[in-house]
Amino acid sequence: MAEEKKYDIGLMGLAVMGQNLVLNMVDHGFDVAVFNRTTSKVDDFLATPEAQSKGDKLVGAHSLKELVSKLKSPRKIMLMIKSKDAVPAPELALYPENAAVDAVIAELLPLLDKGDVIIDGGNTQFKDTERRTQYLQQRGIRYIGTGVSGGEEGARRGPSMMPGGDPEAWPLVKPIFQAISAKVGPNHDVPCCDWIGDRGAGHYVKMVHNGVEYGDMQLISDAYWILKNALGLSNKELYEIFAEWNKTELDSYLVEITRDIFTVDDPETGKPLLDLILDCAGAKGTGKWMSQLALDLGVPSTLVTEAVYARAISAMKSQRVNASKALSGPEKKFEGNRDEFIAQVKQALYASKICSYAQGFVQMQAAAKEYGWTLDCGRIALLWRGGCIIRAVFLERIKEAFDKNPALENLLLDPYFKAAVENAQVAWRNVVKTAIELGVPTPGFTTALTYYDSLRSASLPANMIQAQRDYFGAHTYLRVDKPGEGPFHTDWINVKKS
Ligand code: NBP
Repeated sequence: MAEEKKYDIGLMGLAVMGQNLVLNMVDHGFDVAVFNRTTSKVDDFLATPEAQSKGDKLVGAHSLKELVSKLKSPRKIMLMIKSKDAVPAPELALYPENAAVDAVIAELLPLLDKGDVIIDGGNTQFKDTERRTQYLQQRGIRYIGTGVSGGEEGARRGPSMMPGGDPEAWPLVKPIFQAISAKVGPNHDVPCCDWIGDRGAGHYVKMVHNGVEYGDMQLISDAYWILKNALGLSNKELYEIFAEWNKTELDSYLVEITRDIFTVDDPETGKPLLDLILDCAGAKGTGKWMSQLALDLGVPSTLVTEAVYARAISAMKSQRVNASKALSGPEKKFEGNRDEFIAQVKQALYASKICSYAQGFVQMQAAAKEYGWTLDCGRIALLWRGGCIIRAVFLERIKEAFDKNPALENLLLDPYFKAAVENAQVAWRNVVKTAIELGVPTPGFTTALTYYDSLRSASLPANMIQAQRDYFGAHTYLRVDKPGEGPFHTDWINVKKS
């Protein structure tokens, strides 16, 4: 009897990401077995013309047991399932909202042998991946938590992938991951996938990617809004501006799709579709995580935080409508030169974007220190260079900056970015000033400028905060004239006053 064919990898979770990753893997020569909790979706997927065209390189399973039985050893099983789900798995569920992956792991464990690999490709909170890697390591199972970015198209044609977890698992999945990932470089042969670091490092970096994406989207929206409101530009004019910007240092996927969004008309009404979309932004939570974790680390990731809040205030539509009738603002109209202002907004966008990325890398470096990872920031910039939502020409410069100086404390101190921001700052300040004068909110631009000005201030008014804290709570303070001494406390009420 002929031996049953064994497959290179198994994938569970045939929603949009899973299906496209599977097809991508098969296109790159790998044999893939697939499974889904709702098993009818396995059959539906295998019946699609695209899956049919893959012949025996693709096979379905109707249980986890069957999936496991179809795999070459050491087995590799990738989960592309919802990372937040309320399925209880008592043994593992320290974080009940993330229990779907735990539940599947619990079911898989008795089916696997030591040395087999489980991969979670969902947007999982990194602390879960830290915990799962250690839990599974103790049981001889190798675990990978990988960020996958690029949405449906990326999954199909080449995503950016950010794997972390058990380093012993990496050589086993590396050929598959690097084959299916996006490629960059002059010969299109540098994979946007490389080992990030131990345990939850990959998911942390993916979360920062998403947070930076929040920042980019908000900054682009700031640019759109100030141009529209100050200059009264039409969508056609905005299209032309973004098309022009996309040929410059702002060349990026998000600027490109923004450009194209301005051209789309609603088939039903013939009106610009953008103008018909309700101005309430949704979110799935990775920006919030980054912001929360920045607060935990005490690092100022103000762009992502502001972007999360901007989405929150956008979602308060009825309150905004009510307030718009009650609260007044300036009546002023824009009086400057139209073309000059457009060029200034571009500079504001570029400088703010540099601040946003600077913050992202600062947070990753702080997290690496806190959680014991070794992160290569230049390599991370390269992984984001293609395949993912924040892909941009600009990331090449970030890679160069960290290659030149791997210990770079802040991107803004790299000579290239320092010069870029200094060159932009007069324009940037004018845009923020104009927005304030006109009463047009540009939270991203404003926050970025505040970060820049705070960072370049050797002195800040925190001496006052320390004095206040010591006054009301005896929290003590240090003195600039007595370095290495202290802490000091003053009896602020009874001390002699001038
Ligand atoms: P979804 O996030 O919508 O998840 C749907 C899949 O999860 C289905 O296969 C579903 O099975 C399965 N699932 C659920 Br829901 N609960 C489960 C459970 N308790 N046990 C087993 N399976 C369960 O799919 P997606 O949009 O393809 O995303 C997959 C993962 O990739 C997510 O973690 C997502 O955050 C991440 N991601 C998505 C994107 C994107 O652009 N969509 C990009 C990057 C990363 P069912 O069919 O039986 O309900």
